[in-house]
Amino acid sequence: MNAGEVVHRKLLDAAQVEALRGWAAEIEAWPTGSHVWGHYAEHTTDGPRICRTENVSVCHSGVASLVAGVLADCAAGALGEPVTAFKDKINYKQPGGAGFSTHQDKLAYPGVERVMSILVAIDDCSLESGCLFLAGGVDEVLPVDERGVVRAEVASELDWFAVELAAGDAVCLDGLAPHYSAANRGDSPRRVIVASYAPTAEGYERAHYYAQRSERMRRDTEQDGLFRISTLADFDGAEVETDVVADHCTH
Ligand SMILES: O=C(O)CCC(=O)C(=O)O
Repeated sequence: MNAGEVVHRKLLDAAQVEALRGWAAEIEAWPTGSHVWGHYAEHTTDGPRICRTENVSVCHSGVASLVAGVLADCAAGALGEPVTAFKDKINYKQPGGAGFSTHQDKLAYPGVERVMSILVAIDDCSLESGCLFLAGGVDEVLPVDERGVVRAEVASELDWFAVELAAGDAVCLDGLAPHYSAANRGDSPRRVIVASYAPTAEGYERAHYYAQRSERMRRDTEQDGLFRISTLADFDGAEVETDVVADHCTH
């Protein structure tokens, strides 16, 4: 596998990128604790900054139209069958924002069989701003450590390539494709939207995934006392603990 096989250049045109940038700014400004699915911040040298918003499409019609439209078409093309969108998120990776340790998405989504995630660059993703690195040739679940990330000695043997993207480009991430990204060393945000799809025939639905996600995160936090922004502890940043007081979104 190489970048040419998994990257779709200009999946979004300039007008779509412009609209998505506006939506991402709008969503980032949602008040802390106002989004029940998770609107998370991390500590950076500039203070706490939003690092991820989870399940965005449920509350934003513009993002929902992308997730159900061009991104779904891309996932269906990659999987070769009709797909169901069960998850989406925006990762903001602000200047100084942290990256993600090596993981495989299949392990992060409880009970899913096959999964294809489409990551679309909202801003340019360069080596400096913390683009994704992908390893090809993996068709099995790899051994993980206690964080759920691929064991360092296994990851270091994989065949890695960088996936630099211009805004509007997309990368198709198979659930078994190991990937990681580094911190943003640049001076502007490196935002991406990531939507995840299962073959429709699997019957893996959004409500099921988000219920499993909350249950797993609640259980793990009860056991280790750590606040987390995902089922795997793959985020390398220092998370800011937030409480959602309501059982419905208030933004
Ligand atoms: O945004 C990134 O750099 C990593 C995306 C990813 O792998 C994730 O959110 O799990």
